[in-house]
Amino acid sequence: MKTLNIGMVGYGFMGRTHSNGYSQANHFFDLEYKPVLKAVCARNKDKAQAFADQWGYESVETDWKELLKRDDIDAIDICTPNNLHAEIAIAAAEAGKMVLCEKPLSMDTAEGIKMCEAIEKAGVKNTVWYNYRRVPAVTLAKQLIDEGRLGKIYHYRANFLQDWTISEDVPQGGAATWRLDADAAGSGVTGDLLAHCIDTALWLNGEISDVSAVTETFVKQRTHAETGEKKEVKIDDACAFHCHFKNGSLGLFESTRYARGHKALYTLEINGQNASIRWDLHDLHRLEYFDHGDDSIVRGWRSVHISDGDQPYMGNWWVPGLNIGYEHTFIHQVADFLKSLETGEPCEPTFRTALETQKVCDAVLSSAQERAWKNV
Ligand code: 4PW
Repeated sequence: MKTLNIGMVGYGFMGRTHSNGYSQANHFFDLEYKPVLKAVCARNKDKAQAFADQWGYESVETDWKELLKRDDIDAIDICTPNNLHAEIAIAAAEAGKMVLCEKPLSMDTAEGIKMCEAIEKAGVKNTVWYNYRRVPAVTLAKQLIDEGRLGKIYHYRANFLQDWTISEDVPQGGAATWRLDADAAGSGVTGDLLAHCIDTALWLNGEISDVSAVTETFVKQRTHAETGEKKEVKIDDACAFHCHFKNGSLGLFESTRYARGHKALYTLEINGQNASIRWDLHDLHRLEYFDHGDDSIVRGWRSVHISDGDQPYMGNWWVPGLNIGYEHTFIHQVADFLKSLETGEPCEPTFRTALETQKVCDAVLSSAQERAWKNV
């Protein structure tokens, strides 16, 4: 079996999801390549070592530049805050390493373009971890749309709602709360949550031509976790936008971290001329499907339980009727990445594909700032 030696930078929540993906993929998928957890890199050596021990990484580095110098590393996995993605990805590409980058690709489009150029110049394999594409129900939605079952699409609706930043005591900056610090995250819910909705939307429904957005920052000042200083909050706490897709359909998107009661409610609905689709992350193995072509006396919303071997990815898991969950989306992405090494095909979304999401995010943020429609 061929090996793919992984060097991971960062070890937070995403470091765990990715490491689990690397550890599990070959147990369930038939693949020529097998990932080897060679090294994890983080500034705090003790914490990095504890992570390495827990997940089975062979070694530890405290400077990602050292990781890039190592001949025994084939691929760099970037699990850092967003402000480090570009520097690490560009240097990794220049060092001839494959790059797997956590979402969003970059702080903004300008940075994303430089990343794409570096990756393409080096000709290295790359992917961005927009994991919700690989929820089997969402992948099935893509299949149904591509088969033409929905017909002409009229509406695309998506929400991503959370409630974890309502308290004014939540700090900004630091290991656990960098997502509230614009210097580390670039933006708030737009880059963190709506980016997922946009990636899925572009995949399922094609390009977005223009957007009109509103954003709000509800808590204006927060203490910085590292310096203890009270600082202005520069991220968007909530964002809503509507848009036109190039296929003529209308889009409506909303995200917030102030929706009390919602922890990670990602929902989407697509209405076509012939059929509609609905999906909800809290019930991720179900795809709601309404087909106007059904016999009228039994026509209605079907709740399709995605667990059968005929449905995307499910042939690799258990037996029909048994569910899989959130962590499997990362296992699927690892499996697809390893497969792409065999076939030579890209592993979507590539950097270039993920740049399109970045462009929509930038248009959304500037539309909200200028209170004007913006072309993407
Ligand atoms: O990427 C997102 C994270 O930043 C995730 O999909 C969910 O929201 C879980 O945590 C945050």
